[in-house]
Amino acid sequence: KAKEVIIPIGGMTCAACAKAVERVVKKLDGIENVSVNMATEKATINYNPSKVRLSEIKMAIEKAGYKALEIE
Ligand code: 9UX
Repeated sequence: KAKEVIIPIGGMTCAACAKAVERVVKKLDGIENVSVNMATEKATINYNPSKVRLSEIKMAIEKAGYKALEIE
């Protein structure tokens, strides 16, 4: 069963950054949809928790050079 999470992202300074975050997250197995909103600086991610962990998603974002912040 798919889950939805909204992760605040730090360090995005241009629109291409948002696309870069989408690209790295989409690459992971078990990701159903990713949408990064540049204005709100949040990534809305739909994923299959039996295939990918939230910690892995956050790690991929960090490895790409952005900050995956605390989910409020
Ligand atoms: Mo824009 Mo973001 O030139 O890492 S892609 S700042």
